[in-house]
Amino acid sequence: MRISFEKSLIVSDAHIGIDNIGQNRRLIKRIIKESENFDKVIFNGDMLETWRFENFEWTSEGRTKKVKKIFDLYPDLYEFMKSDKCEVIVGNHDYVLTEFKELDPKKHIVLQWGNKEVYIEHGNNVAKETSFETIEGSEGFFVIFSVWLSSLLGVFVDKLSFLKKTFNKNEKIDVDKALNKIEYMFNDNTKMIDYIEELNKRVNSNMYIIGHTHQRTSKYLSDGRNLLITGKCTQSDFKGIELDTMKMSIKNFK
Ligand SMILES: [Mn+2]
Repeated sequence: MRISFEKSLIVSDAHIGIDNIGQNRRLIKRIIKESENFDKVIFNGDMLETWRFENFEWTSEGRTKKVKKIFDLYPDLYEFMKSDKCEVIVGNHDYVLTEFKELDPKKHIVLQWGNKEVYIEHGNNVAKETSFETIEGSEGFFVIFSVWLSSLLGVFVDKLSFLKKTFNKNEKIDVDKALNKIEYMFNDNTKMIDYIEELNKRVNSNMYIIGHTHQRTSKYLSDGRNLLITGKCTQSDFKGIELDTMKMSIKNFK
């Protein structure tokens, strides 16, 4: 899906579940308050945690029940996610949100940012064990296949509209210098970078914004395009990525 707006905040991997309720409520309040300064807030996957509590439920009913529990605990989060202010991209820990049609959940977004394109997805398809196909199981094969097919068609439609507009896809995006100085703290993002290199061949956007690894970093792909991994939107050190008109920076909310 292609969307266009001026100023957005991208957050991922908060893993809001039924534990740490007080902390979660504070984080949700912060996000909602901060959203007043943005056109859009993009939840880039795993903002909800549906795996960590109770027994893992493979049935659609069981997983849906878990999300309903979370929304019962944080009704303001549900209202926010339902609003036009929020774009919801699913991750592996909140994939079941695809069943909550009122939230208009997506597997990826192509964001038109000035004269450039930014491709945003959670990034869990990097590994087989966390890919959407595995989460769905074999029963969901045809669903996944048709989603895959429609996303291919979506990319095709995007390409057509690309021809009408005059994007310069080889133009680099200026990122805040601070983003390039971020060091890896734990294991590296090598696998993710390989995955995005492959994605870049198909998608051909100016920039990729990915979550999932919980490690914030900024990289150039082999053809010089930007890859930004948003890191974890934690409780005590809440960070998101701010996309302002032609400027990108990390937003640190204290
Ligand atoms: Mn994830």
